[in-house]
Amino acid sequence: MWTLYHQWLSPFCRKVRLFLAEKKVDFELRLEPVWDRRAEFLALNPAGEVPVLENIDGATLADSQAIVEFIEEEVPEPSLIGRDAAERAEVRRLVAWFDRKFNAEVTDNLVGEKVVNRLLRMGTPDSRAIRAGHLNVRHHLEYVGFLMERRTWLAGDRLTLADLTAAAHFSCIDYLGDVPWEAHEEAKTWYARIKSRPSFRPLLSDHIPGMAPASNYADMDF
Ligand SMILES: N[C@@H](CCC(=O)N[C@@H](CS)C(=O)NCC(=O)O)C(=O)O
Repeated sequence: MWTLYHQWLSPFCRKVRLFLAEKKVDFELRLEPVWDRRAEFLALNPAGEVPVLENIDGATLADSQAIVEFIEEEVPEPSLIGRDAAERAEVRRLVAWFDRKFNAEVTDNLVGEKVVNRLLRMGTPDSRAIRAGHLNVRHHLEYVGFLMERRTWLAGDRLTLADLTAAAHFSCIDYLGDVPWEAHEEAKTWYARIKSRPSFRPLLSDHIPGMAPASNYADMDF
């Protein structure tokens, strides 16, 4: 049995939650107050970041990409990181797109300002950052639409880690009600398909104390 140290609106934790669920690997969640810098947690991951995945036998894994690559090797089916070198390269390109580019252009600006700022009582959110996040998310929705006009799933003809990573990031922004789905039909159709998967259901029941999700967050018909 595995324990996943996480935070509710961390896209990196959500990526691992979706990946483990698709692989049918059992795990329990443990909320880690990363900002407390607990000594026991720093001993597990000196970077002080979630996600961390810990096994009952004491094995510890940190960093979302290191975790999913480890699980892919241990539990090869269903294959989620590509069956050959070319597929793997495309999956990893898109994972990097969302984990780096989307994270810097959208997640940091919206989750960072609206949620982390509030939890840590860091003062008034930066309205310029929030405006930039709202503007940038549209470009990413367009890119998802561009891919969906050419492919069945983001990286090709099968669901992969690219879809799970993208959905993990969009779901954090969707919790805040900040994804303009109605103006991006192709991206919306892709997200509806991911949203209806059993692996996604636990994310839709997430409810951060004191911060309710946007009204359509858990709706299949959004
Ligand atoms: N590259 C890491 C990034 C993880 C990360 O940035 N985690 C954030 C939450 S989204 C965190 O734990 N931040 C706490 C801190 O930096 O103090 C991964 O993929 O796991």
